[in-house]
Amino acid sequence: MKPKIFITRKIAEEFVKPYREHWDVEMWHEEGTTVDRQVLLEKASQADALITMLSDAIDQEVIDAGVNLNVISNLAVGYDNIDVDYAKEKGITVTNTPDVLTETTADLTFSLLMATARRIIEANQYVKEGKWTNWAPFLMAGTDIHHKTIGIVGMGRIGEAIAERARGFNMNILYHNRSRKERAEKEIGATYTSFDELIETSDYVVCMTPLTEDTVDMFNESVFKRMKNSAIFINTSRGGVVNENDLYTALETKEIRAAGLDVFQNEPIGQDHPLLQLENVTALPHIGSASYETRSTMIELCLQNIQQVLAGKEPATPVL
Ligand code: 8YV
Repeated sequence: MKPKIFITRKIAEEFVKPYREHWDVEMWHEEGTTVDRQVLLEKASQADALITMLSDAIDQEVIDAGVNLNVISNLAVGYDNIDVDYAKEKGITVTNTPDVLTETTADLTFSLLMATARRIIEANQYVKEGKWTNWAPFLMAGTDIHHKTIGIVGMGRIGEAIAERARGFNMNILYHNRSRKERAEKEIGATYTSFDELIETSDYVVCMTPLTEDTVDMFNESVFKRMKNSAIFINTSRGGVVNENDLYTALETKEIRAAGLDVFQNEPIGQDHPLLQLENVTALPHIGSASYETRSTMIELCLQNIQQVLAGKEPATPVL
């Protein structure tokens, strides 16, 4: 009998075709929608391997249902959607997709920073809506990026790649991380600071920290209050790291200038989400790693990880 693989989204057949000879591959059938929870539980109960996405809660119920599961292959570097400890207790390997998305996510983070600072989305809308009938010195004026201070909270692989981009823009680079990063300091020129100093002195505060018990609501009322009134907050890591009510208040009362957000607490969000009502918010639908090249490589890596585990080998990128 061929091993059964279930993929929780519809992905292009070309990715799975090479594997079909040896595996029985099924996937969620509807393009652009999230797998139905009941279907996920049913498929997990038959599967040897799952390919999962961030909005799938792979909790104890799914893991318990997966009586034959050997591997959960997450199409993301983050794995806060999976109860990894419980999976390990049950002898299930969890894998993720680090490294391959680093540069792409850094590109998006920097694009969002620039779009927010220079009001690019708003300006595009202004032109498209036919509002550009005159010219004024401060029409759609934004704020400078070059020679400003960027503070990166969470100096992992993506944080470093963002710092490299910031260096190209002649920015002063601060970072805060659990441990000091020699390469970031020596080769990129980033300066390590305390979290407090970083939020108080940065013009751009970039959140790049994973969501863990320790980082939930890390950006809250007291943090936003201590930021400069001219500060711009960028988040491309996880929505749960931010207290969204507090961010809303900080933006509405102009305690901070603006925010660029690729991630939210409960994704996907609808157009009635409070943060979307604010002019000084630039919002994206969690597209940090969404380039054709990178998403393709991520899918291939997910499949390879499964192949390795099913062959009794160590996968390329296990969650340790
Ligand atoms: C995911 C992400 O790939 O890698 C991560 O942690 O947030 C994204 O790149 C995407 O959300 C699909 O799971």
